[in-house]
Amino acid sequence: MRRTGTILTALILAVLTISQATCQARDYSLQAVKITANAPVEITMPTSQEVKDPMYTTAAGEWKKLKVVKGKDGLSFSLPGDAIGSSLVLLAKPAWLTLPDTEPPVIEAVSVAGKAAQLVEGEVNVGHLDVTPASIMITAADKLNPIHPRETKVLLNGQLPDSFGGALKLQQSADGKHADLVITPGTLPPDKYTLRVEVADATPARNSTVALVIFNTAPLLRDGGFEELDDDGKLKYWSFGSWHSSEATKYKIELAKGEGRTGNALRFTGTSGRLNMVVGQPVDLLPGTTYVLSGYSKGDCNGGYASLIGKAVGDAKAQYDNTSSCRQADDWTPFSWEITPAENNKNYMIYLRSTSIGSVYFDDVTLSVKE
Ligand SMILES: [Ca+2]
Ligand SMILES: [Ca+2]
Repeated sequence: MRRTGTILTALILAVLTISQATCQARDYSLQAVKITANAPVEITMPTSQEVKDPMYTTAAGEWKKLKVVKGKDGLSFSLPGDAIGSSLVLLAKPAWLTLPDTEPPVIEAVSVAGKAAQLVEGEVNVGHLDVTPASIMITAADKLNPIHPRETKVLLNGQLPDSFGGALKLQQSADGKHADLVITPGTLPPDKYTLRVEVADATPARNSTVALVIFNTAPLLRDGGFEELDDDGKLKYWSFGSWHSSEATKYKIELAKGEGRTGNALRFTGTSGRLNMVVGQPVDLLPGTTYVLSGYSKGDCNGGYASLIGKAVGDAKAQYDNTSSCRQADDWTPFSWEITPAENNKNYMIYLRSTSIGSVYFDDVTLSVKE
């Protein structure tokens, strides 16, 4: 190679890097060389270099045929003027590679624990699950090129599945253009999980697509018994508030320690003024599914009830549903309210609340899918 030492070094380094990144399982290896040059450059290689259908990318990213000539010093080529800047050179185009290809693979199907799930804009949230799904299967296809096994990557909450004792298995069709990815998540503590799957084709550009599969194995409602406190002695999962207070508003929202049906309870005490006491937490609900919010209440007024509030998606209306009220009772009395998150809503919140003068207690509150 005649030009300059720096170009020679850059060229060799690039060849090495890409060769090492080739796949062991299937031979979708490429010797693509990235050349960055601001002026016309002629590159000469030993005659032992394999050359077959050589191609290069223009600065605009278009693949074109490259002319390689045999001279007395070896094989050589000059990058044409439209490649000035940055160009990818492929000296030996493998038979399996189809160019140009700017399209990433398409995710054709997703199933979670054997149930089909629909991706919308690259994302599917299957909501609450009682147990970690035994497997998550993703079917991907690329129109023109094989899917690259080594460039197909899976992360669960940002970590490799094997860090949870899980695994990824990839099965490809004979031409490599179809792939089934089977992810076994392993042993996961109850929590909300996002599985990020990136599938790339085996072109030099590694066109890739990303799908997110979200599931939640944490209880639908956290700490409905009001027992889990943080280091400051505050409830871990619930937030307290008062809406639309007036100057005369006087109220108390407290953790009634040892006054629960079991352990602690939640107590609202309304004294005066405009009262709208709320204690809420975010809940991962699926639109259109009916849930049952049940628990126990008591108090010297009828003011206790619950609300389901959902944020609107797009032009949809935000959801704001109130349950009926629990009755005044000296002893713990069960309540059970059905709630249905509306379509085209997200970021649901459940609020236990009171708008009355007097006291209302809640304890042992649970949320479950209606059987
Ligand atoms: Ca493609
Ligand atoms: Ca309790």
